[in-house]
Amino acid sequence: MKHDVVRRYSGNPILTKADIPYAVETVHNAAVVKCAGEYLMLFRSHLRTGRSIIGLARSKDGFRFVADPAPFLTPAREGPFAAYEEFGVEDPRVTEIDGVFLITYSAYSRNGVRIGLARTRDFVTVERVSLITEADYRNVVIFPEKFGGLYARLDRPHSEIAPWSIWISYSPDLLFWGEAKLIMRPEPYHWDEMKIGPGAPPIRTPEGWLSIYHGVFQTMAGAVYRLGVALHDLADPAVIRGVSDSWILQPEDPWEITGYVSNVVFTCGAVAEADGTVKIYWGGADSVMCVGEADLAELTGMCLEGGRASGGAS
Ligand code: BMA
Repeated sequence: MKHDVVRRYSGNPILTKADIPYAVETVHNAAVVKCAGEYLMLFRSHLRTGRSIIGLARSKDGFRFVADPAPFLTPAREGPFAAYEEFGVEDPRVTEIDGVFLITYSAYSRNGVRIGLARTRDFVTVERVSLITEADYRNVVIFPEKFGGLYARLDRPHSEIAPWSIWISYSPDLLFWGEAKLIMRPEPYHWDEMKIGPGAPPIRTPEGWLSIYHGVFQTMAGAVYRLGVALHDLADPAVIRGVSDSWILQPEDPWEITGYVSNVVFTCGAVAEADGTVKIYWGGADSVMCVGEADLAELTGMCLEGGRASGGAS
């Protein structure tokens, strides 16, 4: 019998447009964090214009979520963010650090896609901090700890020359980022050969920082988005200790195979539990939200045993 690394929840999909009390066409690519014993989900929704907003849903158990009556973050209409959010806000990630929840999201406009940084303490009020990239970047995840006094993040710049790879950079204040370095490339003729991007903010494990990322393979029938895992050194996250050669999740359920964009599983969040399991959340076919559970030790083991020795960056 087949062993599933990620055990899909039997109640998937856990959140769909039918569950949202305002008009949306999709519910997907959500960040999830625990705050005061509650699971908070920031999800992306397409409106009927084709542009996206971000909503909030809450859960006691991490499986059954109830959406708030109104959206959480919609495109800024005035101020310095407005010119960069006119086409929508997408794919949020959340990291808790020093009691503050940092939210990174893709800001789309005629000027390209940049990453916005917002922060909240209570998920009631939210404050935009800064646009922390130029165009064209996506998939910014911030580590939940500092390194040598610096914040660290992974991101995925878009380049016509280099393959779409994962980079790291650092900041003293979350505003100014530097020391950027490419640390992981797509692997030729593997499931993640076309492009890769950070998914959930990295999770601390005894073996290293576990990064759940997405990888894309181009087929004659279009792109397939899958999830994989990489392990970064605990003290120096620019060092990749290993990358699993196999994916951990691919589109298999009907709502992952068919939808707004077919054949997509895409993660923006995962919650590590005290019992050594991790709840991984993913958007199915850019349409619905799903969850599954995995064992952290198995995921780190896949990176270290029989995995690729590095991210192929050196
Ligand atoms: C990526 C992003 C994601 C999306 C994925 C599949 O480029 O736009 O938001 O889930 O494509 O459509």
